[in-house]
Amino acid sequence: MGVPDEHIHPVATGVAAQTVAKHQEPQDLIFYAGWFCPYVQRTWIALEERGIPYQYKEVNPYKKEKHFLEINPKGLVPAVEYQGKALYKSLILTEFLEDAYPEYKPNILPKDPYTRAYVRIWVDYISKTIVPASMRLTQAQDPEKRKEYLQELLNAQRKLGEQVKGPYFLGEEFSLVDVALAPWIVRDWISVKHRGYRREDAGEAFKNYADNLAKRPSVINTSSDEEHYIPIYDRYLRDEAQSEAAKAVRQGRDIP
Ligand SMILES: N[C@@H](CCC(=O)N[C@@H](CS)C(=O)NCC(=O)O)C(=O)O
Repeated sequence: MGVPDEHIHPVATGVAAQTVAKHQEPQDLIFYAGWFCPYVQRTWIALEERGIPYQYKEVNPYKKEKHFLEINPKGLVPAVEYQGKALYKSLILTEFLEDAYPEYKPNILPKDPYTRAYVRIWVDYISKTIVPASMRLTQAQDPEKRKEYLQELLNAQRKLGEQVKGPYFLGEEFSLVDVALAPWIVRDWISVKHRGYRREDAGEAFKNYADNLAKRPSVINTSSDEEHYIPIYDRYLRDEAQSEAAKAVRQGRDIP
């Protein structure tokens, strides 16, 4: 997120710090994470949901350190090293974990082929519609643009809400759709505070769904104290963030 290093809290805090402390022992799977990153949180939620053994390593992806660039050439978190081999990209990692650790339950991709594909359609929707709309809203400086992007986000969330069976997207089963969205729900208080956003304006179904995601233990256990997110998001709110994602949004490109 392109914040000068001295303003980024170096490690996870609050409940997430306790989760980090439980995952320091060497394992087949090394999880390279930045505590503040919503993409990291996706993979982290999947690891926690399924009880997969992993070793947590904190990385500041803005430093682009040589060792980390050998793991992910773009220098983005999350990334993993599995039995000495590197992989990255949050959703690809969560799918990889399904394949590499099938015995760890519950799976977050349904077995039934139709439902599996249906889940992927809505995960794609979250990545291509909800996440960019949320970033545009956060970064927008012009009041008219803010109104437009707020409406865009609410419409996108309402449409997702219409598909939700409750309490989670597929019903009782917690799936990749929930994993893909939850980190942006955890952070929506920023838009509530600064952009006039309210969950209920995206409809009752979406609000109930978002409230349920926020209460899920794996989501809580991978979230740091709110105060430490503030310096990071302040840069986004002023549209000064220099992360690859922030630059892409500013230039109207797809988010990497
Ligand atoms: N599409 C990637 C995005 C990962 C990403 O953008 N991570 C951010 C932190 S939230 C990062 O490492 N940024 C460093 C940079 O932009 O230089 C994923 O799903 O993993």
